[in-house]
Amino acid sequence: MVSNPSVLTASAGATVMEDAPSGMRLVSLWGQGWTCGATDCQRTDPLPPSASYPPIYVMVSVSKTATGTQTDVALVAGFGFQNASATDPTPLNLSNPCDANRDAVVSAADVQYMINEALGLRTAWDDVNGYGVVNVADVQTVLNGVRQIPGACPAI
Ligand SMILES: [Ca+2]
Repeated sequence: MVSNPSVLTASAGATVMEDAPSGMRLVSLWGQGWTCGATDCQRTDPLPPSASYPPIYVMVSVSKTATGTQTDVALVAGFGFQNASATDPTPLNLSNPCDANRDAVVSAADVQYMINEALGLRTAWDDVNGYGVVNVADVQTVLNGVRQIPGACPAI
């Protein structure tokens, strides 16, 4: 959120530039009164002393190979906002991609879960192998995970 801690009105609006970390891909930005493009948001209305603009919401997709803590950075530009920035560290706690039903174990139940996704009986969230579709190949990957075939379900 962009705030104005000074006693003067920031009269020229502001631009916020979003810099997603390597393990995240920026999907969208939005905020009340902000005009947002692919990687930044702008507004031109003045900001009185001690006031704040409405927050900007950032949606990202997280890479399956991302690890550790991913830190998102927002830079603010505009008259009176020199060198202003904010960071948002996000620790990742991603489960095994073969644990389709999210019960913390990879089992035959996950294979059934994936079959149901591939058949359209469940929402197809789990594109385990990253080919852009949930189909029998993902079911096979999860089955390989249940059989503990190395590399089937990389630990992330
Ligand atoms: Ca499971």
